[in-house]
Amino acid sequence: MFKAITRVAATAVIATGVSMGGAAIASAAPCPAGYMCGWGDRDYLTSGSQAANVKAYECQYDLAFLNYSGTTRRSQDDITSVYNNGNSNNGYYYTAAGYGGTPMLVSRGTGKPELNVSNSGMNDKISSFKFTSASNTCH
Ligand SMILES: [Ca+2]
Repeated sequence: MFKAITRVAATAVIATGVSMGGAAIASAAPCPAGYMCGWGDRDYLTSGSQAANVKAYECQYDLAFLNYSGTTRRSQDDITSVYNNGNSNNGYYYTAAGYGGTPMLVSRGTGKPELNVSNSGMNDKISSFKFTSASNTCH
């Protein structure tokens, strides 16, 4: 006697959990990862360009001779928006070179898109900036 046994192998399809969606879940930070940035105009732009910024991986001791990237526009006493996209530290922007004058805290992962509105005493006054992890003599 032949007994046919039909075995149905249920294939377990295991979802990997890898999601390809959500590419634009959060808007990208305007400043490269690990950097503090500054722009001459509001909304993280300099003359209409987000790439035209001044940035520091550790510090910028004196903006006196530093132009926004790719431009001939001087950054000293001109910055109107700032962003701290640092990896782990808060940062400060200062009204004088060498981290002097009035300090302004910008917490990691945050920015100030309109200093003329939020911190009018800092607008067009910034001359240096650095992360809290950098020394007071960082160049
Ligand atoms: Ca400005």
